[in-house]
Amino acid sequence: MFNMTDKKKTSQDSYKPDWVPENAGQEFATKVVKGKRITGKTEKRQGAKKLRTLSVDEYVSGVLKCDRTITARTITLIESNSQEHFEKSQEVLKRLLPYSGKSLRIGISGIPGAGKSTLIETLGCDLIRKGYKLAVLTVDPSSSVSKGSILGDKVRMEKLSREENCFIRPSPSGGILGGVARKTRETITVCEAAGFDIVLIETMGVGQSEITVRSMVDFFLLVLISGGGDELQGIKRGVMEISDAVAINKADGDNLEKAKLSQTEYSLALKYIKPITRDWEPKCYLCSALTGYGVDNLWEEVKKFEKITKQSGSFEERRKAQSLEWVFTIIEENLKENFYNDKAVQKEITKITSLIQKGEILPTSAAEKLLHTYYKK
Ligand SMILES: Nc1nc2c(ncn2[C@@H]2O[C@H](COP(=O)(O)OP(=O)(O)OP(=O)(O)O)[C@@H](O)[C@H]2O)c(=O)[nH]1
Ligand SMILES: [Mg+2]
Repeated sequence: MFNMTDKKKTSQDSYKPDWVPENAGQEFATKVVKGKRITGKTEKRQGAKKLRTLSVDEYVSGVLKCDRTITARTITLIESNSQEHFEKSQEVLKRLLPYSGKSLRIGISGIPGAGKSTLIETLGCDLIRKGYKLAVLTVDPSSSVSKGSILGDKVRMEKLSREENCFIRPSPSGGILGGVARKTRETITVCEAAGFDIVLIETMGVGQSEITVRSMVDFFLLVLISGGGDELQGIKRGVMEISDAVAINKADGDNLEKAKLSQTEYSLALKYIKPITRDWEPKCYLCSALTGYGVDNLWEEVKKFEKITKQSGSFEERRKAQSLEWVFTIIEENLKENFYNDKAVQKEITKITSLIQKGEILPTSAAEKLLHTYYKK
């Protein structure tokens, strides 16, 4: 089934799959292991070693050395919903925190299919050529809806995924211990400690995920296409208000003229929106992720943003505000979790639900009753 070349052969019984580039080193850990004929008796699988549990020290030193396997395993540890993993991951993060914070964090958002992943591929390859180390995270709040996208992203970011200085990681789905937001923030910390100097975060949803990503990045880019339809205006306006730049993508071929018209429209719309970042006026740019047109210019603007806001202090100001916001988010999540996991509260919720449905209690009184149940313990 696979084209096995001598180069890709790693041992008698296993070899690298054919999608691994010829000149690849150890960064591709996947191996194809020869099948075994089942003879009836249960046989011990060979070549399928269980991953050894790592100590906190091993996680920390692995990430600091930018060992890709350990960095990936650290993120998996963060994503885990088990209490034991949670405690270990917090220990690892505490040790990594002093090494984090040095990257430029960029959020890339926009309507589905606007070309975010393709833009990340084009821009990302340019950045790697310029000598940057790049981490790409994708945040998908409704992963059940777009399971296919993650698979698609691997294809869309094909060149980028082969770059040694690039690390691509799809986001986890939410869980009991804090959900996507906590995990993405902590993943940023790990990537920074591993030495990635640019972190790009692609968000695919509309609405809440943008607000969440905005609260963890320095620069927020909104990717749109010309003539997206009036029904999207509401969403776009809300997201435009939190953006530092708008890029009209797919400005190529027959679409170029339409894209120019959209640029004029959005430039005008941006003038009526209060800028989200002090000392920076958001503008609308044209680009084509496919041909590369305008991509370099977009990057120049991001650099300009970094320079201006660092000089004026608004960069650091936002980082500090974000840290504080993070503290309160953790508290809110914690309180919420404790409340809903409380056995007495759960019992009371069942009673209250039926009373509400019958219209026998006011929502305010219901809430008060539930809170009372929680606090009287
Ligand atoms: N003509 C043209 N097509 C593009 C451009 N950028 C992306 N596309 C195409 O648009 C389609 C969607 O691109 P993606 O990069 O997957 O878009 P996305 O915004 O990441 O999509 P989701 O993650 O699913 O929301 C693909 O078929 C791309 O080839 C561009 O600049 N010009
Ligand atoms: Mg995408």
